[in-house]
Amino acid sequence: MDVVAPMAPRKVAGKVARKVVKATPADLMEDTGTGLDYGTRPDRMPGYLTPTDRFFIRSHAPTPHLDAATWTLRVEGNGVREPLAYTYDDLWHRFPLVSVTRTLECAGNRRVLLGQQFGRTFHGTQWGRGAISTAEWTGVRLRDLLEPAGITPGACEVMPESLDEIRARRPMPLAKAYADDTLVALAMNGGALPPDHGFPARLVVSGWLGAASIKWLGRLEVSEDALYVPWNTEDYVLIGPDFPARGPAHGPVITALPVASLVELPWPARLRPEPQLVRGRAFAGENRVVSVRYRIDDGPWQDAPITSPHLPGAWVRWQFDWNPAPGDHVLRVRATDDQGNTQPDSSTWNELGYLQHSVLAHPVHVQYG
Ligand SMILES: Nc1nc2c(c(=O)[nH]1)N[C@H]1C(S)=C(S)[C@@H](COP(=O)(O)O)O[C@H]1N2
Ligand SMILES: [Mo]
Repeated sequence: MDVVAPMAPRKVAGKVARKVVKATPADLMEDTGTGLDYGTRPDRMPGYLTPTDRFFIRSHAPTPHLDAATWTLRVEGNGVREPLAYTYDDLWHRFPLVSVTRTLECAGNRRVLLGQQFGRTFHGTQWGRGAISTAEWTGVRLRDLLEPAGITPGACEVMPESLDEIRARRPMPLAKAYADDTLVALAMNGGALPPDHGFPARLVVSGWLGAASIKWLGRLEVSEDALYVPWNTEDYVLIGPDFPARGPAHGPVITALPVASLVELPWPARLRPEPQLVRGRAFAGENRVVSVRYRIDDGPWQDAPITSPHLPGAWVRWQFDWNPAPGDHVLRVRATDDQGNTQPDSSTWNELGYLQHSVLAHPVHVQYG
């Protein structure tokens, strides 16, 4: 498939059946054409949090309809002494509820832009810039659900498994499962989790690629052995000449996401030649974003002040004033995190088109009227 006008929402209505529940109006969400995957439009992000109605959706199979009254979450595997199962009611009432604000981003976000860098199309969902959103998640710490099962001294991995058609699985080390901000979420932005986002319960694995945050959770396997499943051997791994295979994995397994930034304007953008505020976001996975700089055309790099809290695992907002002259301009933004990582000038080629996070040349056309 050739990408001609990659950042414009693609008009595919009538071709592919929608397999999600919530409305995905074209003025709020980018339709990637799969019937399953809808991005948040970067120019339609009102506040710090992404409203639930426009939070991006990335699903490999249709949204399942699960009944909370009969649903259970099992904890089992050779890394527990006593396998057990929780009901929906248990999760709400037997454990401390915690709320965290965290960003989810798909490892394939900006895949179309990676394709532009290399003059090709990478297979996979044709994401522009919309596969990233932030919500306040409320639920139970994963470790609080694991401990009652009696974790063995040799346990090393925890693998959530879903109840949708694809039985999605993605293991993580025990230490990440035990982190304060690894949650089994029951609510999102103060409302019950909507069907498309994992009702009755989903994982939220802070700072990691979205695929770790398994939706429609049904089972947690605790293991004394390294676990290999499609999502850590052939998908969501970096494959290519720069990335040697590692045992059963075709390349390094993607975990925490790299620093990247986003301008809250359409691509290409059209502005009027008048003083205005340009806004955006930056996200650095498990790290904190500490600075954002921008450059117009060949001008100097300048500071774009951060205007929101700096939380690890959640994006920041930044802004700058601009009084653009009529004509065509290129806007570049470069974010840096607290570990000294900064957005590179180009991203690394990998077969599946993941982790585009380099500085983008955002086209801006300025004219009267
Ligand atoms: N069961 C299940 N969980 C899943 C997925 C899926 O297809 N099935 N997609 C994953 C991927 S690739 C991403 S990026 C996030 C997206 O979460 P969202 O749809 O709530 O934005 O969910 C993850 N969890
Ligand atoms: Mo994803």
